[in-house]
Amino acid sequence: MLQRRDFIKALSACGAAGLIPATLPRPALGSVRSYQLTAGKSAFNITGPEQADTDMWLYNDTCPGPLLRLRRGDIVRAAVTNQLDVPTTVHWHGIRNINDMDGVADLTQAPIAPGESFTYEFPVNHSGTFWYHAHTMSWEQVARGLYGPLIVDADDDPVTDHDICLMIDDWRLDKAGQIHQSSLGSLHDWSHAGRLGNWLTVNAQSDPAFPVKRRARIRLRLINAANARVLTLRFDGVEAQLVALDGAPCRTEYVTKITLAPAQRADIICDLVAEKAVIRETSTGTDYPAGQLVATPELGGATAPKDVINTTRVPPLPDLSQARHILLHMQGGAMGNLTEARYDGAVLPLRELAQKHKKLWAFNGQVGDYSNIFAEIKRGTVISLDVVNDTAWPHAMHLHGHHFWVMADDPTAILPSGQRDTWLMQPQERASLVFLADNPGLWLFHCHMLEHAAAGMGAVLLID
Ligand SMILES: [Cu+2]
Repeated sequence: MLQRRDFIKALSACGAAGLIPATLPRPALGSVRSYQLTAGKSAFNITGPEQADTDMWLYNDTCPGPLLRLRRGDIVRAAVTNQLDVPTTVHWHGIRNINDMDGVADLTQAPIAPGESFTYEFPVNHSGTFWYHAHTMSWEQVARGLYGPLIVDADDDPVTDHDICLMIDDWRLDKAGQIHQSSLGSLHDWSHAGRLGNWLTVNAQSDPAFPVKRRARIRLRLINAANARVLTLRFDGVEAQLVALDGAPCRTEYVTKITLAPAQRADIICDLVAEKAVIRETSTGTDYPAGQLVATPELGGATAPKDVINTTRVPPLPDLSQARHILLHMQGGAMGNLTEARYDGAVLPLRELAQKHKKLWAFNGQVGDYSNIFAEIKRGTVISLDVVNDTAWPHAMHLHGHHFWVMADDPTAILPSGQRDTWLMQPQERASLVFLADNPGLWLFHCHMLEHAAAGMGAVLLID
């Protein structure tokens, strides 16, 4: 038995914030996987062992929320109980879900009232890295900690020595290390870049160290859980092959860094080529330590073969000759060109929209709201959402219920080789998001800078 004192010694020998089991447990084969998730108020330490706990809203009192790990073909049965004072729902981000189970309050379900429960039940038919998060006032509920990872394994996953999920967030904390309250809902954030934080965590820790076998092959699953921060992660000490984006396979390529917009994921197969690998977050021009993979001889030797990964599961682009094009002109925000927009049946000047209704963004002159169907689509149609970001801000555009291919007019644009569920669009960028509308229901297309979504940057697509 390891004594507590020895354990503390082992921790400090590690030299960083904590020691985490490097290999996630894999479930045995099965079909229905039952989970209990309770959304509630909780205190949790995200600022380090010398600091006080932070008051948060969490699933099952843990940050991130519990890992839900399944096999492709399983059925999730998640009973969600709301112990908050406000309504909530859970969205299963990236899952090509049954519409009723998509978790968008007031669109696909009634919100779960305080004290009430709702059971989500749906199959997972695609393997990869996904996540779940609150989808009721998500700009506040996600900022307070209501999210967790969801991983779907498959028999044809590459063999690795370790499988590590890194859920990255930038919290906005006050001087006492508490969630910065007075800026929640700030009109400035909603009209600019969204709520950017000042405290970076990976799995709720600062620069966690993961012990791994020497020369190990590690699958890293990176999830950006921030409200609005676009992360750039650089990897030193590993040879890294990117194998999936947003839970969908992509053509394998060697990478040394990766950019992840809010809600995006990347799966990377890393071969350790030094005593330790260092991951840094570099988006602001300053390097922040984000995590380390530390070769630990006691764990024994690595056994996973160091093959070049051949991705064979990238689905081909659908036939575009019959595609229906839907133009989506994004306007609004600070330093933008939106002067007026339709909201709640009336055309209102931007000043009134902002001051009276806290609405700042529009698609095709319409402020997003769930009572307004942006497009009705016949099931089975190939859709090209031709999106123009005519604003001064980047936006992370997320489509519910489907993955899409990304195409652009710009021949120099670097486009993903596989499908995505969230695409970062730079100011003045145009992109066509192409998908087969094969999943019936009311699906949201919105910015995942959560403050932008709250301020009108969303549209409902009806597929039937
Ligand atoms: Cu946005």
